[in-house]
Amino acid sequence: MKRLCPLSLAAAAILACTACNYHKVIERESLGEYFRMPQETSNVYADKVFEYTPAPGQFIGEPTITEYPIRTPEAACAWAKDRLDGKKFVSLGGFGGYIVVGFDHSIVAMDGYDFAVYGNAVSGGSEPGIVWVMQDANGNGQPDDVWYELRGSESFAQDVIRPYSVTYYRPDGPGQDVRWSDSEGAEGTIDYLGAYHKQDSYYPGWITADQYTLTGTRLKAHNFDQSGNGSMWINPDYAWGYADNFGSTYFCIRDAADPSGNPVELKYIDFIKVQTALNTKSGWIGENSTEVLGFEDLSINFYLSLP
Ligand SMILES: [Ca+2]
Ligand SMILES: [Ca+2]
Ligand SMILES: [Ca+2]
Repeated sequence: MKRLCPLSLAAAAILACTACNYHKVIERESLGEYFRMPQETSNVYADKVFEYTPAPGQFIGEPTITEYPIRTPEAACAWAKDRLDGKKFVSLGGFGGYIVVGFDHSIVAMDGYDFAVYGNAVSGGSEPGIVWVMQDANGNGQPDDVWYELRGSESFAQDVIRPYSVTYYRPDGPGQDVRWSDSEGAEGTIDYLGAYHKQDSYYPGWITADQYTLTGTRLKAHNFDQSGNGSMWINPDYAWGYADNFGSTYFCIRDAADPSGNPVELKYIDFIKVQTALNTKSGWIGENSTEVLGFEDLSINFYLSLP
């Protein structure tokens, strides 16, 4: 579904003024000392993976996509970076699993879609991930500042749980489900799907603790078995605003919101995080897990074309 960013209509109405609003030199001066100016030579794709901490899932440690055992967080980031460079999917596992990426320049908030997060969704096969953005406010090059959630179609619906946490427990041996408990008092499992994914464990091999907790925003799941006999699971598409959700690949920095849903004006961002938003599973298809295949700055060409 195509959609204008929140301020796009207003901006179009004052088109004569946008040229001055978006004057490159003035922008730079007003953006502060830590703004990293996009250049003709800038890489439009994310060039750094700061963190890759998936929840357990069928693609975690899968030997067909993970050619070598990953034993440290640094190796996990390097592996994820290689995958993204090759436009291959990186799975975030079940609820709360996430990846944090950065660019070699700041992404400027413009009058339209500012960046893309590529996924592998098909219609009826959506696995929404919440998209978060961060500005490097302290200028140290690290994503240690404030994350803002990008609003999506469900973000501030009554049935959203924010914050929501899931704790995952390392299985006792190979070939077992991964147990979880959540902040609402529920329990369940990420199922072992031995017919399809035969690695010993779906628990990330580089997490040394026997349990770990992931916290984020949980959307209500709407998956169902259309066949009634377990053969045809549907993971419905959400209207807009999520990664790995059919029809919503493009994002606006102006959708950034605080935890109460109030808009937050960020003139540019430096880091993007995507985090699996559902805690559910669909029979033999398994856990609902967001995949990402790449992150691209879409505003840079408009920015560079400014006078
Ligand atoms: Ca920082
Ligand atoms: Ca998935
Ligand atoms: Ca997917």
